[in-house]
Amino acid sequence: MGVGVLQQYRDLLPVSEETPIFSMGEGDTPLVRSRNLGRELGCDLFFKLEGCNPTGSFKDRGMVVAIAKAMEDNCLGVMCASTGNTSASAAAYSAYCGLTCWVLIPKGEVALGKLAQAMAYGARVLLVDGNFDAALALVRKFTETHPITLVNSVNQHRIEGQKTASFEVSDVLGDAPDYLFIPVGNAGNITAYWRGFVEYHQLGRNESLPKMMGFQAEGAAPIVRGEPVLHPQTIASAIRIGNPASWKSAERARDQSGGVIDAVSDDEILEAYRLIASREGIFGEPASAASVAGLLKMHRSGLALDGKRVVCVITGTGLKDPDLAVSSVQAHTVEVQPNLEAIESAIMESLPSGA
Ligand code: AN7
Repeated sequence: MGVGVLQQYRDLLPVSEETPIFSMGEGDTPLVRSRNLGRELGCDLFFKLEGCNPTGSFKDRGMVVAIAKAMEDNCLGVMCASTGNTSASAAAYSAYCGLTCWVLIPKGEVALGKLAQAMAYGARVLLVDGNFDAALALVRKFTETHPITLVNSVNQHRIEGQKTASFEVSDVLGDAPDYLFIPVGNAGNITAYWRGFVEYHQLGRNESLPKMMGFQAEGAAPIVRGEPVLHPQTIASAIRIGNPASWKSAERARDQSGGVIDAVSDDEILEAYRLIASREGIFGEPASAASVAGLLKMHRSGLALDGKRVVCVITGTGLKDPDLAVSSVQAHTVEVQPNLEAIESAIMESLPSGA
């Protein structure tokens, strides 16, 4: 482990003799057992920490494969539309490989940390006066007629790379979990996880298959509504997507696994966002918290979780969007004078009761 996705899973990826094998340290992310929430829900709960990838999201798993294949094909450069994380990842791997990277980003709709990454890694950033769906449509059209590789998840190499996360989950647990909760935006990741679990099952490396539990944000829930959403709205900007590219394959993952794709409100997302940080020590971004919000919603609506093994995918780190954290959590902050008395009285006031 720790050798990167291409090397670790080369037999299960579209890797040929000509494919360059490299790694920026993606994959092999922690699967952390819950200490608090799982006990309350009566299940054996784990968090898959995809924010531990090199650019802070799961996108790196698929990007390393997409970029390696682009290198193999001697491409001129790569291009993507993004709500932020794909662009950060594409920009980083392009920098590593010496490729030019163009990213189309919906203006004013991307968390600052992600934009900062794209800029720092040297991507050419086009701020589109439109939403993600418009930007993706443009990138698809443009790359059809120009020798530039599209690295959105419509590029199947992305999905191939991302499926390695379910290999890791199965390897650590010794089998697939009973339920996999995952946020859904462009729907590439739920597609990839399902593909990974099914492939491992066919290889006899996991006995069972999980139920795939996908969650969209209520204001950006085209799959739940059964029609595209023209003006998707949610605080979780990463999944502010109204017409997902992998719509059909996400539905297949849901139906073949006997799972659900449902919606959670922004309030439910924020509740879960605060909860996993303050009660589990896991700071995911709001879109990531949709998986946990979905678990809480299912529990409230009576899903029997007793003794079940449940994995929530935490797709990206909360550090991507520090402004939101500062403005949306109830911080335990006091201003103090720089002397010992002031410190002592502040500490006395904030001691846990019973101490
Ligand atoms: C943290 O970066 O679509 O359903 O352009 O950044 O596979 O799209 C990001 C999506 C979940 C949804 N969590 O995954 C992009 C982009 C985080 C994300 C999703 C995204 P998909």
